[in-house]
Amino acid sequence: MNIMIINGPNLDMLGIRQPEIYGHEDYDDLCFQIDKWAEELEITVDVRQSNHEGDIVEFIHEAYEDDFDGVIINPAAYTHYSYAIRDALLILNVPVVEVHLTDISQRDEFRRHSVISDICAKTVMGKGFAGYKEALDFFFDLL
Ligand code: CA2
Repeated sequence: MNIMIINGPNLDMLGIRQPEIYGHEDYDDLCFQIDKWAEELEITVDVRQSNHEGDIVEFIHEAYEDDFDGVIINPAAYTHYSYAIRDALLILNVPVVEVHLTDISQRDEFRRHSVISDICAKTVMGKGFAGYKEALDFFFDLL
């Protein structure tokens, strides 16, 4: 099973600022954890990050063209307003799991709405890095 994991803008800056919100671990720590969990579950992951909306759209196109079995996405701030990412996700005919490190329903007003939740098979929020494990478990359970 091949899963693409897509992380959006500023997630590459984890651990550098706002540790009270996002924790002290950095993006490399997140990638290391994801690789470890994926290996345990015997899932192949392709983990990507971009600060650019168009790159994320193209990652999703690649997931479609290369027949990935699913997508895990944390679109970061694009979650709240990117119809381009929403439209790209609608091209897929495999499950998409939305992950947020924080509980966006309890944060600033502008973060409370996700423009992709209604088209995702599952949304995990507020569980920190472990949210990605829960998303991988979702795909494992499909096997
Ligand atoms: O909770 C999440 O995972 C978010 O997707 C994270 C985004 C935020 O815009 C979303 O509303 C919720 C932010 C990603 C990382 O932002 C940083 C900001 C400062 C320092 C380090 C990371």
